[in-house]
Amino acid sequence: MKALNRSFLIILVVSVVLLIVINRLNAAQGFSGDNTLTVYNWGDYIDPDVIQQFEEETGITVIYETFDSNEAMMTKIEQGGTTYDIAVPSEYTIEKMKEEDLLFELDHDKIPNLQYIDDRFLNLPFDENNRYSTPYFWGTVGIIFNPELLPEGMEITGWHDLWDPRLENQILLVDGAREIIGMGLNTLGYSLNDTNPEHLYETLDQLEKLTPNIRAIVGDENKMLMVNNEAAVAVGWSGDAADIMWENEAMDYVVPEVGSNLWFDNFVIPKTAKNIEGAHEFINFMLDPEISAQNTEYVSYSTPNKEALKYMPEEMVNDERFYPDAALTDKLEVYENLGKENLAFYNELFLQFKMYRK
Ligand code: N2P
Repeated sequence: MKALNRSFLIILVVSVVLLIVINRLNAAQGFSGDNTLTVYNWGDYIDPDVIQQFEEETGITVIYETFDSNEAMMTKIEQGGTTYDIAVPSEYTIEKMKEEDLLFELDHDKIPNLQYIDDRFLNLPFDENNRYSTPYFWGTVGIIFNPELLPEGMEITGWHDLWDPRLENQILLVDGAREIIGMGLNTLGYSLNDTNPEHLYETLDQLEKLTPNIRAIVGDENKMLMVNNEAAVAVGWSGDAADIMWENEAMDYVVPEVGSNLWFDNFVIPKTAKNIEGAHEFINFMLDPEISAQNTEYVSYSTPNKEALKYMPEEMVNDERFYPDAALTDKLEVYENLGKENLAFYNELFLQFKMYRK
């Protein structure tokens, strides 16, 4: 009996030691849920140095993956089989993710740096009291253009200008269904949240008329193409415009006052998360004013962190094209969650438009 007890004890001790060793090894290689953090973000949307600083400060290894549209991101999370601890959806997608029970509630006690976010970006209708999300960047959709490449005497002030035949083969469009269908709707004087099929078919007709002017429908490469003078005009997001202008001061950006999109991108913790503690640490780290300032300078989008603005170059913060006042933002619309069927219809129309080009 005693001998049996002893062997049992030996087996127990050996197993415990083995478990500890395996755990340590896994942690060192980044396999343990506790020691890694999988972040799923838009492309070109974080300063790699900031990730490194987070890793050094916390000992957590970041696994980083990117997406190029809300729809692509949400589909991947819905399908399962992923272990994203952090994702960065825009407002209408947060509403959808909430509806589908894809998000964990945030523990605000673990995100004290939330205090640095400007009140006007908190408690927005898509997520009351920021139960599931905290602001990351915000911006607009508009027209980026290179005045030096525009035909003599041509000015760009609104969406209609894009249909000018003198812009043949000169326009890049961002590859986003909401952005481009929204632009078409706004051009015709409709809301970018319109779901009336007649208006949407009319929009498709209008967009098809733009075809001769379209050089390409692109993702993050629109910045490189504009900087390399491959096109005179691009429809895209404000931060890409800022980045392009950083490379070439002659470039300009206009948000058509007749209507455009105002958007907010936010951190969430999807239900796929394995490291909820680390996800809170990451969000809090990213909201630190100095980190946020550093990251904003790199990414060029507009930060909602009012304390961070103090650490940033004045010419950046005072540029009304990227920090527009309420007079402009009041005229813009935020995308609404249109529901599955309407979104599918938007996607289908956008696909038809892209196929018509070929
Ligand atoms: C950055 C993408 C910005 C996303 N490449 C706009 N919601």
